Amino acid sequence: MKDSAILITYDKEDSLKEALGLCDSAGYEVRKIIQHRILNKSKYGLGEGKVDELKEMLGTIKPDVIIFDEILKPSQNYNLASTLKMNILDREALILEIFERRAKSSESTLQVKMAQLRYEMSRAKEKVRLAKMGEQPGFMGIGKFEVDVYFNDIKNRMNGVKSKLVKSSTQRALHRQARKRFGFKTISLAGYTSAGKTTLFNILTGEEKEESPKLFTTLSTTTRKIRLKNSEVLISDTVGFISRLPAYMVQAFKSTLEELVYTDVVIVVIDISDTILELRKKFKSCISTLDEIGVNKDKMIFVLNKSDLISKEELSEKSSQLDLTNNKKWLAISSSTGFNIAQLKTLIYQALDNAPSIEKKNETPRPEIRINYED
Ligand SMILES: Nc1nc2c(ncn2[C@@H]2O[C@H](COP(=O)(O)OP(=O)(O)OP(=O)(O)O)[C@@H](O)[C@H]2O)c(=O)[nH]1
Ligand SMILES: [Mg+2]
Repeated sequence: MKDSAILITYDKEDSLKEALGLCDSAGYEVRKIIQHRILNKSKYGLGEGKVDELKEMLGTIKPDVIIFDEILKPSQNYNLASTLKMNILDREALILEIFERRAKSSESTLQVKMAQLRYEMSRAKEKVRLAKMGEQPGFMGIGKFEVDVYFNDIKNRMNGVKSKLVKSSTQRALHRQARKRFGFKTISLAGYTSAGKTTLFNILTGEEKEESPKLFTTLSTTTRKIRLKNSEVLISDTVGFISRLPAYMVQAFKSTLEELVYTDVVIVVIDISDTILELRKKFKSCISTLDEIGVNKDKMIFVLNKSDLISKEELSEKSSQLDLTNNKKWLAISSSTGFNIAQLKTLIYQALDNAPSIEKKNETPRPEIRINYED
């Protein structure tokens, strides 16, 4: 049976939709939704009156957890949890739970572990701070020596995970060198979670990787070889982005996302069936994440996916809203119906064309390599 939850989110339609998507992906059944304009009040995130209302509600609804769709400071989380006597999952913890459920490859498992340890460390520091102030008698009933042991334990576990991640990052660099040596050009798919990256990847490669309306379906990078006109290129599917994610979580997936820096063309997949509000928010979040990782704007191609779901008029209205109209490198497509996929291939080919090492059919055949990043 699913665990039940009370969801607290912003009073905006797009925030609600995303928050419900996150709850569903994490496996929670939402019994009650509470929406507020402000979720960052200093003591509890919520105002004190709202906390009292919530307390009363708990008696009848009896949820297993309270999901708070904003990043709470450790002190806010602690205050809320202790006054409500309930487990509080903030946006960070909720996304971590989804990541934990979804991580399949050894690298993504390590990346999630790293993010969890960072989260635990920030909470631990807060507990110790409170214990020192005498607000929380004893730190889990233990003294200074044990606190040090506890911190060191987290640190040691972090170091262990870190060194394994360094290994997989080195492995990636070696793979990249190999691709270069063999003259392969590379393309990567990037974009907000659920934009349709994997569906596009599947249609371009003939693969059957899992695609789903749930958020964060893909956590690890898969790379496949495809033929574009006379050339063979490598294409990678990547983890999706989301707004309001703390930097350390992006950091945890850095080695996976780093692929985007070295790739020749980045296809930014946009779900054009979203409302203007969602589109703007998600687009902004994608661009700033790509910027943060250090991806060069010149190598981005924008695809407006799911265009089968909207009318032509809506499409032109939305693309002008996104300010893409002066940018030649964008195209409306549908990964479900195959609309404009041939044109997309041409667009990608053109973007790759200037590149010197692209493999042409009439050249001496090169040995085949197949790189699988799954594990
Ligand atoms: N109607 C329509 N649905 C689409 C299209 N492309 C993808 N979808 C649907 O959108 C949902 C999300 O697709 P995915 O390919 O899993 O999205 P993703 O970007 O890989 O998502 P994450 O891996 O979670 O980041 C799925 O239910 C797809 O069937 C499209 O062109 N049209
Ligand atoms: Mg995917």
